[in-house]
Order: sequence, then structure tokens, then C-alpha cells
Amino acid sequence: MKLIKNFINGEFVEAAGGRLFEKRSPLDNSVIAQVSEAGLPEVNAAVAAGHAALEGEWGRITVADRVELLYGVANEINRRFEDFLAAEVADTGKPRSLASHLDIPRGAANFKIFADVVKNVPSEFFEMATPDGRGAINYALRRPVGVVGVVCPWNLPLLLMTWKVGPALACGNAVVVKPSEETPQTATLLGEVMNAVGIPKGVYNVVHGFGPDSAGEFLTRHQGVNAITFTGETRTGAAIMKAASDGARPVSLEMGGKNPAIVFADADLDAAIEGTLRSCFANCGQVCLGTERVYVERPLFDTFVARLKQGAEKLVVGLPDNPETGMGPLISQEHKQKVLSYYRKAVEEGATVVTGGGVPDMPGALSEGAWVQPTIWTGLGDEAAIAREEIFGPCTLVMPFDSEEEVVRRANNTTYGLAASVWTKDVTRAHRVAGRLEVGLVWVNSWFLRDLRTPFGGAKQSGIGREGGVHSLEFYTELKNVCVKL
Ligand code: NAD
Ligand code: 6OD
Repeated sequence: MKLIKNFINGEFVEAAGGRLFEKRSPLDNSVIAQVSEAGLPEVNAAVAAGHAALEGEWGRITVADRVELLYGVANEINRRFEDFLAAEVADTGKPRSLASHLDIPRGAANFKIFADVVKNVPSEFFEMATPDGRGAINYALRRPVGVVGVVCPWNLPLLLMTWKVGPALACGNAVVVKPSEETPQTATLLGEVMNAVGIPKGVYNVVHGFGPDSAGEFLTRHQGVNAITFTGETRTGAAIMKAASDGARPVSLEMGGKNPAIVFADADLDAAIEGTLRSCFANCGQVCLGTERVYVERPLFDTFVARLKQGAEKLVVGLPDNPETGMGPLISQEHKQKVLSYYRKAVEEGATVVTGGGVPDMPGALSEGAWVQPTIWTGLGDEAAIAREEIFGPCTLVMPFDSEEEVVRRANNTTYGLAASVWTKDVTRAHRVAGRLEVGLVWVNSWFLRDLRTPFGGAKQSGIGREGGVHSLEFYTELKNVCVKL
């Protein structure tokens, strides 16, 4: 049985006391690895290793050398592409076609883009007059914040972890990563990459475990952690924010959503259907930016629902290696039970099940896996639980609307504010609606089209702060003004 260890100070280590937990395959619920659960001593050691690295070579390295090392990390991920792909697919059960186009390439790109940002972003400079006539100059310096705690979810494990680790290291910090207990492998493999490339010991550390009373809580409560960046559920983000308030440490939080898609009657129907199918069902609906509410202008409603149903029913639910597979399983039995509870609740509340609503027939051992059917509902309004609560599964409620004013109000009527997509050929209306939606990200006639230089994050209870491009520098550096009297 594979044993997945913690990565501390450049070494793969088992936790003292040998506590292990099981990693199960989402495909058939079989145990595929044992994971060493870090306790407080390992978290202490990882944080101490981070500080030692900052006091050593890593703290003195030039930006140019740091940038070269991070290019090296990106190249080494690409060189070991198949290893990362195999690890990510084993942990998540997602289609290889998806992981090979999204998760792994973005894992490499996240190091390259932030190396480029750090290399190219200028700092500010102001000249000022002084009463003695000699004047003064001000310039701003960016310095690392220190040891950054990085707490990650399971849905896009390498992508979302490196989305934080890339900029953190580019800015000269050290990190201690706590991957999700569901997806321990790619973060661990990245330790091998760091060693191969020559990233100094202690700069990148990984501690495995759970949240409360485990590695997640030990890390976020640790007073040696200077800043915490988190992706996951809103409730967890709130708990982490409380932990960070002890010591008044900064947080960056990327959290849950209940994202609307708005389809106007003049939309390019083929594009809207293709985009909405992806936004509802890609990664088995386990994308924070995914659509769980679709508002369709009434004249298009019946046609849209029929076409969406047709597309959902064509999706091949199956094994990762099959190139035809469009949808894999959910991450775990626990998550399957949560999603199925919403499938039941939808029916109890009176939804019309357009398609899906249950568990697909899977042969042999796969019947033990976390499979659910892609599901579309109609017949309920904004007050239904399936319209208000994040499900994080391959399901969506489609509702008609009659006016722009109405749909903007309804789309905004949520505690969340992560992302929205708007489908229309009317450019003026697209800009107007985009400006009025209370979200951090709007896609017009597209979905999850990412330029990594742009601000990424959520409004309302979907997030605090923005990362991406120069915005990441705001979190991962201290900006220091130097005022020089001439
Ligand atoms: P989660 O909040 O359950 O877990 C995320 C991480 O936090 C895990 O590593 C977990 O072990 C850790 N954790 C849990 N409790 C903790 C605690 N008290 N202290 C410290 N760490 C703790 O989220 P998940 O189920 O892994 O991921 C799914 C959720 O993530 C969904 O809500 C989704 O919307 C959200 N998400 C948001 C974004 C975004 O960019 N906004 C991206 C991906 C996922
Ligand atoms: O693309 C990204 O940078 C990003 N953070 C995506 C988040 C997806 C959520 O599941």
C-alpha cells in the first residue's frame, strides 16, 4: 500500500506516533493509500523550517535567481506531467482528458505567470517638496510577509494549491501547505519537484491531515504563520478567519458560491448550451465557479431546457481513462450523500426532474463509487433550497425570467457573490448587466476563461480579497514606503 508522507524541510517524513488515515478512490471506494497525519510537532517543524529558510539562502536570493528557480519548477512539473496526471486522477477520479487540459498545465503555469509578474511589476515613486527647498523622495519596496499557511480544497487540488504557492514563492515567502485530506498526492509530489529543481529546504512544506483538531487547525492557529490563504467552504473560511484574528494575521479567502447563468433570448443558443453544460457538469459540478442556477428569458425557456437535457443525457459518465468520458464521480461517499440529499430535497419541494436525479448503474466494484447522475430541475423558484444553498454537484435549477431588471435582482438575491455568466448578443446589455451583478467575476458569452493577470475572488460571503496578477502581490508582500530627505 502506498504511504503518503509529509514534506518538511526538504524531507519526506512520517508523523511521530505513526498516525495514518486512509485515502479512498472515488471510483470504487477502495483504499488506495495511507496518509501520514501530521500532528502539532510536525506543524511546528514545518513552520520552523519555513522561518529558517527565510533567514537563510532563500531570504537573500535575488529576484532574478528566484524567478529562474520558479521557471524550473514549472518546467519540472511539465517534465513529470504523467506522474502528476496519474496522482491527480487517482485522488479525484476525474477524467484524464480534463486533468490533462486543466489541472496539470495550470499547476505549471501558476509558477511561470507569477515569476513573470514579480520580474516585471514596477514599484511607486514620488518626489515631494519640503519647506527647506531640498525636497524628499519616496519609493515603495515589496518584502515577503514570511511563512504563509496555504489551506486547500479537493476539487482542483494542484491547480488551486499552486495558485497560492506560485505567487507566495515568487514574492519570496516560505509556505506550509495543508492539502485536502481527500487529495494528498500532488502536493506531496511537488516536494520532489522542489528538491529536484534546487528550491532551498524549508521553503515548501506539506502537512497532511484534517481541519478541526488536526493539521488544518494546528497550522492556522500557529503564531509563527504570518498570513493564511484559504480556498474552501464559506463556513471553514469563517473558522479560519477567527483563528487568524489571534495575532491579527491577514487572510485571503476564496470560498463557496451559488453562481447564476443568465441566458437572454437573443443569445447564441449553441454557445450558451455548450457553455452551460460545461459550467454545470465539468469536474462533476465540483467547480466553485460552476452554475447551479440558470435564468432563461421566457421565449427561449422550453427550447433551452430541451437542449440542455439533450446535452446532459449525452454526457458519458465513466472511468478516467476512457477518452469519451465527460463526467467522473464525486470526490467521496460523504459528498455523494450530501449531493443526493439535495436530489431528494428537490423532489420533496416539488421540482420537476428534467433529467437525472439519482445514481447511475455502474458495473461490479464501481457500484461502490461516488457516482451520481447529471441532474436538471425546473418548476421551483428562488426560495427553494436548491436555488439558495451551494450543492457542489452536477446539478442545476433552470428558471424563466421576463425582464432584465427582474433577473438582475434575482441573480443578486443570495448571500454568495463569486461568479456569473451572461449569454446575449446585445453588447450594451452585456456590459450593463455585468456591471450590476454583485459578484467578483462575470463571464460574458463564456465560462471559466482565465487570464491569470486578472483579479480573481468573490464578493459577499464568497471571499475576502483578490488574487491574480499584481493583486496577489498585495497579499503576499508587505509594501514598505521609504522616504528619503534630500
Ligand atoms: P472545506 O472548507 O471543507 O475544506 C477546505 C480545506 O480546509 C481542507 O484542507 C480542510 O481540511 C481544511 N479545513 C477544514 N476545516 C478547517 C479548520 N477548522 N481549520 C483549518 N482548516 C480546515 O472545503 P472542500 O470541501 O475541500 O472544498 C469545497 C468547497 O470549496 C466548496 O464550498 C467550494 O465552493 C469551495 N471552493 C471555492 C473556491 C474559490 O475560488 N472561491 C475554489 C474551490 C473550491
Ligand atoms: O482559475 C483559478 O485561478 C481558480 N482559482 C479557479 C477556481 C476554481 C474553483 O473551483
